[in-house]
Amino acid sequence: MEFITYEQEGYVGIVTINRPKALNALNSQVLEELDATFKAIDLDATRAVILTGAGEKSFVAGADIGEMSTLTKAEGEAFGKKGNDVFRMIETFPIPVIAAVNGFALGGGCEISMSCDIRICSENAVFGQPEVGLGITPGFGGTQRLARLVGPGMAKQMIYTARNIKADEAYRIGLVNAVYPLEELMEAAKKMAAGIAMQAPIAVRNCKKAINDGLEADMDQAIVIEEKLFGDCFETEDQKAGMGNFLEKDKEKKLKVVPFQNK
Ligand code: DAK
Repeated sequence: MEFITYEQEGYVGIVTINRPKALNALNSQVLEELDATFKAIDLDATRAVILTGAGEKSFVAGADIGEMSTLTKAEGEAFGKKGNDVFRMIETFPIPVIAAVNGFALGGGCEISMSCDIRICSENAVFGQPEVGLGITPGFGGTQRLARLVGPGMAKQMIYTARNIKADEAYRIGLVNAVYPLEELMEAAKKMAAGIAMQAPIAVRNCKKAINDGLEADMDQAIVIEEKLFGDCFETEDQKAGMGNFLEKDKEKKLKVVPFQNK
């Protein structure tokens, strides 16, 4: 891999986009390497993933404008599909993905953060969808995910005006869950990931699926989706150990529920 690094820390995987000369912009190679990296993650040994960018200035400064500038209509569509496939794979990845946004998250950078389950950012983070200024629409799901996350009015304002917003505003509109000094961001992401990793993994996976699939359905269907995933947790070692320890009122044992089974 030239542009992606992967580290495993206990049950947590850390994926870093590492193309600092272009502020970690997404070209075809970065997208292909991201795809391969996520697909290689050992889901029996990993319970949460952190996605971040290398350096102190940029998470991802967008899709690669140099590469896009010469695309034909057909090539543009193919590039859009490549990005969309990778982003959708992250969005539907079986375990939670936390975006630790350490600087610019523009265009495709904002979009890839929105395909993650949770976003936290550093104080120097800047979010935006500047595409209309470049003569294109957001092409990696920005029109869809931003509207779902912050509501159509705010999303339309950001997208139509191509205005960038800083970390405090991203927090105020609910685009990020928390803002940290840059030097504390990764520790905060790791702490959150570890907090997820110590829960019952089947239950966490099923919660992700229930929320994602339920948001795409009407409430009658969504409730059925939840029922099925709730039922799916029963008879697992996790459920037996989790409830058994509670009923035994054994605090020590309760802490020992980890490791849960992972399938
Ligand atoms: N692509 C390529 N290179 C980039 C880049 C990008 N998005 N962003 C920065 N770089 C490169 C710069 O060209 C520069 O390279 P050198 O000149 O040193 O070789 C290096 O990174 C450092 O950047 P700057 O010198 O510009 O650094 P500054 O601190 O002055 O400015 C900046 C930082 C982030 C404000 C600025 O670099 C900037 O405005 N960057 C572009 C941000 C942007 O507009 N991003 C959105 C890209 S559009 C679609 C599929 C996908 C998309 C759309 C459609 N379909 C196919 C339908 C997605 C579109 C986008 O993401």
